[in-house]
Amino acid sequence: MSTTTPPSTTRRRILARAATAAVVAVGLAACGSGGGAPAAGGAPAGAGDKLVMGFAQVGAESGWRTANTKSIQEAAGQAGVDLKFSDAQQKQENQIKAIRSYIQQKVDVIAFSPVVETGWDAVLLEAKRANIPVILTDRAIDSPDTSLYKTFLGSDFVVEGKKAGEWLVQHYQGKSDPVAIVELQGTTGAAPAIDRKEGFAEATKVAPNLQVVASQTGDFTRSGGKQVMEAFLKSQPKIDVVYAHNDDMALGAIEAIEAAGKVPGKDITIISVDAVKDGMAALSAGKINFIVECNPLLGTQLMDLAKKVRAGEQVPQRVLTEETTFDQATAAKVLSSRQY
Ligand code: GYE
Repeated sequence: MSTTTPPSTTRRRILARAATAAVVAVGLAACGSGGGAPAAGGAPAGAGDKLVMGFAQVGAESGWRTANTKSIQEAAGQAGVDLKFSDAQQKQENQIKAIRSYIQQKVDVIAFSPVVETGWDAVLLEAKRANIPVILTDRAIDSPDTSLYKTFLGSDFVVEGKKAGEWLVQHYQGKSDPVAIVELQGTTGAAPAIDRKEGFAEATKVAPNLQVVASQTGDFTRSGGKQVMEAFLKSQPKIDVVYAHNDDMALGAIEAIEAAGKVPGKDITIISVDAVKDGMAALSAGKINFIVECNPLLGTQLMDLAKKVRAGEQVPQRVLTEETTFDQATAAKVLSSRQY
């Protein structure tokens, strides 16, 4: 059957297109709180009948993840949701175990952020057979069976990669000298790593002098970014640009660059994704050159969706978050008001 399955990115694009009509883009300011009155036929989600949600988190690998976890825990408290939370330490087997235990506990809704894209069908089928709705949050899965989950709430990572690439094309406009880029990839097999790579490659192919000379995973962690960058600095004769799939790896790379006696943001141009506070501080200090925002504050929207799903209401198949980009000047202006 896998031979008839289209490649993951193609399939997800088809899915994204099919879902366009149902897409709801929600900005930060637009997040309502609580809400979710039960529809006719649904279980009443009021006092004495708290919605129980099992949430299988990826881990605590980055500033983004910490902000995401906090948002989910706080929103659950505000929405009166009984949250069962587990941290999988970036291991798929741990997430699968957590989901199985939520099924056994007969929670009302299971939500999770899949660490990698593939390998979920069996456990999600178990949830489906137990009549427990599943919500994907932050990261997508790669499965042709879209009946395994009710909705997917999160960012468009291909667009994020494109924004990073477009900025770089602009940055080197009018110059034809070779530009050597090293890429720090996120967790191997994770949707944001696959898609951010793809979007960046697509946007930069208009400028053939922009060349990715080395690309390796730093697992979305600061230490991973540092280690991989140390190796790149030793193995590569010339590095002009670092493209990091998240701020934490960029911050690790900055440490490696400084230790090698080079000036981050000047000798080497740095681009990353997330816009967490530490990343924004490095951007406004001139050590990073450009950051594409990825919004981790998904908690309120997740609780709203969970209440609707439990009440049997229709929800859009895809809920997108709205995001922006920051250069050094704009980062300096918003830094003090950054929430995460
Ligand atoms: O960019 C990274 C985190 O899935 C969007 O995971 C998330 C990514 C985020 O570890 O920092």
